[in-house]
Order: sequence, then C-alpha cells, then structure tokens
Amino acid sequence: METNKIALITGATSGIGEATSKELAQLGYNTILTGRRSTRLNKLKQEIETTYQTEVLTLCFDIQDQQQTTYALNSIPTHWRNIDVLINNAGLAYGAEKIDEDAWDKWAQMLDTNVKGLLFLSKEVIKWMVQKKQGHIVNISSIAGINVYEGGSIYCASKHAVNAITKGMRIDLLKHNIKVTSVSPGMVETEFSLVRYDGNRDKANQVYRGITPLSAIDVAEAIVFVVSRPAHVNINDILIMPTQQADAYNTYRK
Ligand code: NDP
Ligand code: 8X3
Repeated sequence: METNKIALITGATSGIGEATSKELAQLGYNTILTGRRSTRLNKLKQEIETTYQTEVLTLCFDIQDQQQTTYALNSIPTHWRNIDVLINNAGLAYGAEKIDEDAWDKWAQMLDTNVKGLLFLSKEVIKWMVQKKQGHIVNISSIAGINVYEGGSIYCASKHAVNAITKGMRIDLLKHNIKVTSVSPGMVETEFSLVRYDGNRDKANQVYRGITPLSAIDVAEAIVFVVSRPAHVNINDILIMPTQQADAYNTYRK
C-alpha cells in the first residue's frame, strides 16, 4: 500500500483517467481528480472514498484556460500539494478533417487541451515537486505521437508535441530527481471516439469494428506498473497496443 502518497490525475471524469484514479486509490493513494464535469467528479469522489477509504479532492475547471487552471491549482490546500505522481491525461481528438478542410475551432481545442493545458497544469505542479526534490510525471501520449494518419494531422501533432515535451521535461527535471514517463496507447475503447465524432455513436463504434480494443483498465494497469517501480528506476516510455493493432495503419479486423 502506498499510504499517504498523493496523485493528481487530469481528465478523471471518464476513460483512462477514471480507471487510473481507481487503480491508484486501490493502491492507497489519496487522489486529486480534475475535469470539467462536476457531477461526474462528485460521483467518482464518493465511489472512491467509500470503496477504497482514501481521500479525494476534486477540482472542476477547463484545462484550456490558463487562468482557470492556475486558480484551481492554487486553491489546493497546502497539505495536498505534496504531490508524488502527476498523470497528465486530459485530452481529446476532435474531428477527422483533412488539412485542407475548415476545422480551425477543433484544431484549436485539441492544441489548447492536449498541449497548452498539459503545460499550464504541469508548470504549477512542477514548482511543488522541485521544492521537495521528488516526483513522477506521467504524460499520456498515443500511437498518434509516433504515426501520422489521414485526417489526424492536428491530433497527431498534439501528441508529437507531448512526446517532445516529455523528453524535454525528463532532461530539465533530472537534477530535481523527478521522473518523467510517457504512456502511449493504441485504440482504447472509452468516450474518446464519441467525443471525436461529436456524439455520433455509429461512427464511434466503427472505430472498434472487428477488433478487441484496449480497455481503460489495461492502460491504467500499465500506469500503475510505471509509478510503482523502485526509486532508482524510471520507465521512459510505454507503447501499449491491442493485439490486433500493429500501428496506426495496420489493424487486423475479424
Ligand atoms: P475520454 O474522452 O474518455 O476522457 C477524456 C478526459 O479528458 C475526460 O475526463 C475529460 O473530462 C478530460 N478533458 C477533455 N478536455 C478537457 C478540458 N478542456 N479540460 C479538462 N479536462 C478535459 O478519453 P480517454 O480516456 O480515451 O482519453 C484520455 C487520454 O488518452 C487523452 O489524452 C487521449 O488523447 C489519450 N489516448 C486515448 C486513446 C484512445 O483510443 N481512447 C489512445 C491513445 C491516447 P471533462 O469532459 O469532464 O472535462
Ligand atoms: C488515440 C489513438 O489511433 O485514434 O490516440 O489516434 S488514434
């Protein structure tokens, strides 16, 4: 049991973030959970506190907004600032427009969430980790941070940026004893495709047609492995794929 350890998980209201919040609580972590949907945050807090008897602090804000993010982080009581693990998970793909099609608002939302949001939030947490000379940042990237596919240029760009930021963080934070890891999944069945296709369930279901995708728990278990290594061991990167998916271009559908 990791009693008294604290993890902050962004995007905890759904999918990978929600599953990771529960897995870490099961290990004994007290958790700070973030997202925009307050009803879901409150429900999750109640479920975790009841099931795992750990403490949960919820913060409801839009990570795209630097002022909201900084305000929310600064509202964290002092005894919660001793954050051991930060899971930068909040993110989305929005649409599948090609580069010559008009989708500026969607592109902005992806870049503002996946890249700028991750930076706004990390900046605050890193200050506290540097002070205590210890911490672990896990950035949720994607196979889209390695491959680029049709209709995915901006989402892929955002995850390529996450990979560059991860490498940069690892170098810059070396002297502060802060571990930095990226976890890059292939297809995971969450609300991700529903969000990408604006709530169109048929289109979302097509993504997983004929394959068994990863579940959010599969990814959460990889995250748990990463954060539970001994102090002198860091896992730099994990690429985790469904067995039926080799990369972003090659999927074997039954
Ligand atoms: P979900 O849509 O299920 O969850 C996304 C989470 O991000 C939600 O909790 C959502 O919370 C939060 N979020 C999105 N936008 C914002 C925002 N502006 N401010 C605050 N929180 C926000 O998707 P997944 O669990 O699948 O995605 C989690 C991460 O995993 C993402 O970074 C995604 O890119 C990555 N990923 C997903 C894969 C997949 O196939 N599913 C594969 C590879 C990587 P709320 O709406 O309440 O704000
Ligand atoms: C999500 C995986 O292949 O839809 O990051 O880009 S993919």
